[in-house]
Amino acid sequence: MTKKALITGITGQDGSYLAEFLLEKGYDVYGMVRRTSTVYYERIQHIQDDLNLIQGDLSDQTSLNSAIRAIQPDEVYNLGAQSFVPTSWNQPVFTGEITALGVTRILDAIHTVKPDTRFYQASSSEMFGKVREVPQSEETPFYPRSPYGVAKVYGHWITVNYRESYDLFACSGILFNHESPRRGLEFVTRKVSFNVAKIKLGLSNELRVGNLDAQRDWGFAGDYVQAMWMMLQQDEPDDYVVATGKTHSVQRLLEVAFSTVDLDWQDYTVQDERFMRPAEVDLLVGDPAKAYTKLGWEPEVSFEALIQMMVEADIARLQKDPQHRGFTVKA
Ligand code: NAP
Ligand code: G4F
Repeated sequence: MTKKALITGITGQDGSYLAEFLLEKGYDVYGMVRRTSTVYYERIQHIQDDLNLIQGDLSDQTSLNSAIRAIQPDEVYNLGAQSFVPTSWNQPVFTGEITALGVTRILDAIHTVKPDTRFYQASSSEMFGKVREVPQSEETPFYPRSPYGVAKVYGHWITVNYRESYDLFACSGILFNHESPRRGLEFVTRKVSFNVAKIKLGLSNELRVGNLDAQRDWGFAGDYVQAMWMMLQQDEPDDYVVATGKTHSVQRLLEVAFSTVDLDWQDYTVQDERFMRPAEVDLLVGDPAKAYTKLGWEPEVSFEALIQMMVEADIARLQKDPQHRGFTVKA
C-alpha cells in the first residue's frame, strides 16, 4: 500500500526538500499550508501538481484534527515553525504559540485521531544555546538563549512526553544549521550568498552583517531531510543529533563565499550593530555519532561545496532577473 505522509511547513526550505524526497520514495505527500491573501509557493512550485495541499495552521487545533482525520497519515513531519531567531525576541508569544504549543496541538491530534501515526519533530541545536559541552550530543543538557530556543526545548520535551505517556512513535531530530539555495534570505548563509552574487554582478557594493565570531555547524538541507525519514523507519522511536561535526565562524563563511567569486570579503563587508543579538549562541558543533551508527546517515555535501552551490545559484537567479528578491523580502 502506498504510504501517506503529512508535512507541516511544506512551503519552507526543509519542507520542499523533504517533499521531493518522499515523492521519489513513492509516498502520497500531503502538505499543510496557511491561508494567505496571495498564494505563492515558490519552493514547491515545481512539484505542486504531485502534492496534496490542505489548509491548516499550527495555532488551530480544529484544522489539525481535521487534517489527521481526512488524511489518515502513516507519517507526520512537523516542520512548521516561526523559525527565525531574531524575530523570536520581537514576537515571543507568537513564537511560543507556533513553535512550542503547535507541537502539542499536532501531537494531540495524532493521539486523539490516529495514534499509530509515526511523528517527527523538528528540534534544533538552538536548544543547546550557551553550550554545556563540546561537541553537543543527545545527552548534552539544554541552555537555550532565545525565545525561539526556549520554544524548541518545549517542543522537544512534549514530543518525548507524548512518546512516554501514550506510547506514540514520536522522534525528535536535533538538527544543526542546514542551508541551501532555498534558504530564506534573512538567515546568514543565504544573506551572504545573495549579497556576494549581487556584488559580483555589480548590483551592490556592500554587505552588512552582525557577529563575525559566532560559530555554526553548517550542513546541506538536502542531506538532512533524509535523516528525518530514516528516524521514522526504525523499530523504536528515539532522538538523534544530525550535524556534520565541523564548525566554522561567520567570518570563515564570508571568506569562502567571496573567494568563490575571486573577491576579498574585507573590501565589501561592514559590521552593523543592528544585526547583533541580545543573547548569542557562540559555538555550535554537533556529534552525529548516533545518527551514523544507528541510522547509517552521514552528510555528503561539505561546507565549502555548500557555500559555492549557494553563491552560484544566486548568481544564476540574478542573471536571469536582476530584481530578484530571493524567497523572502526581509534581508
Ligand atoms: P522555514 O524555511 O522558515 O519554514 C518554516 C515553515 O513553517 C514554512 O512552511 C511556514 O509557512 C511554516 N509555518 C510558519 N508558521 C506556521 C503556522 N502557524 N502553521 C503552520 N505552518 C507554519 O524553516 P526551515 O529552515 O525549513 O526549518 C524547518 C523546521 O526545522 C522548523 O521547525 C525549524 O525551526 C527547524 N529547524 C531548522 C533548522 C535549519 O537550520 N534550517 C535547524 C534546526 C531546526 P509559510 O510559508 O506560510 O510561512
Ligand atoms: O543564520 P542564522 O540566523 O541562524 P541561527 O540563528 O543559527 O538559527 C538557524 O539555525 C537553527 C539551528 O541551530 C535553527 F533552529 C533556526 O530555525 C535557524 O534555522 O544565524 C547564524 C549566526 C548567528 O550567530 C548570528 O548572530 O550568524 C550570526 N550572524 C552574523 N551576522 C547573522 C548575521 N545572522 C543573521 N541572520 N544575519 C546577519 O547579518
